[in-house]
Amino acid sequence: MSKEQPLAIEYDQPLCPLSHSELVAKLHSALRQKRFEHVLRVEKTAVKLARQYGVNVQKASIAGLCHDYAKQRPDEDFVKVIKEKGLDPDLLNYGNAIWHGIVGAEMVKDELGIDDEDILNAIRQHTTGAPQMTKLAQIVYMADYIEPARDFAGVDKARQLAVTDLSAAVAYQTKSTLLYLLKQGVAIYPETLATYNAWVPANERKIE
Ligand code: DGI
Ligand code: FE
Ligand code: FE
Repeated sequence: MSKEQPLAIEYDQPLCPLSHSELVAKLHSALRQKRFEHVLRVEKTAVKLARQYGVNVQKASIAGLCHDYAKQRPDEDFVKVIKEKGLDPDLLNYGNAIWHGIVGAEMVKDELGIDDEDILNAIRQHTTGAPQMTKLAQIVYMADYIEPARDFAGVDKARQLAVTDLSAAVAYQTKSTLLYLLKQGVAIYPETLATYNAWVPANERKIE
């Protein structure tokens, strides 16, 4: 029994071949309980932001639910898709953290039958961001970062920015994440740097 209750929403647009409850059931079987509850919270947060910013609520719901669909797949599944679909071979130098969005979107398309490119791009971009992001992609990127169970220094600032200035919120997350990754000493995926250069204004690049 999940302590996080799914949102009540009806899909009446040609975006997803499944009903909302059927899609939730797919996520439930693809993910362990904690991760499943995270995607339910990301969906709710994304839907709220979509209502505020006049973005298609059904797309926000589907992208929120599916953003981490592939998070718990074995590495071999991703490697197979990268090779079969001829995705950028540089992806092979990274791991699940980068693959589950960019490559995971292909699994969402092929396994769940979701082929709306706005939704797929929001899933592709949810970890690294991208220089050009639609409002939907910005919302999913933020919702993943600020969902109610997130608890880290700066999350309240990110929550506040998300409801007052969406692009400032994207910039805030992008800068904070890059700093965190540098401190962790991990490889920075080129798209993460491209997002930083595109979204973080020159006068906000100094590290205090
Ligand atoms: O899947 P979630 O945990 O909900 O969140 P996420 O998809 O935003 O992030 C997954 C992980 O990816 C997180 O630990 C940070 C990491 N990450 C983000 N950008 C980069 C990265 N890891 C590497 N190595 N390089 C990046 O550029
Ligand atoms: Fe993720
Ligand atoms: Fe997530």
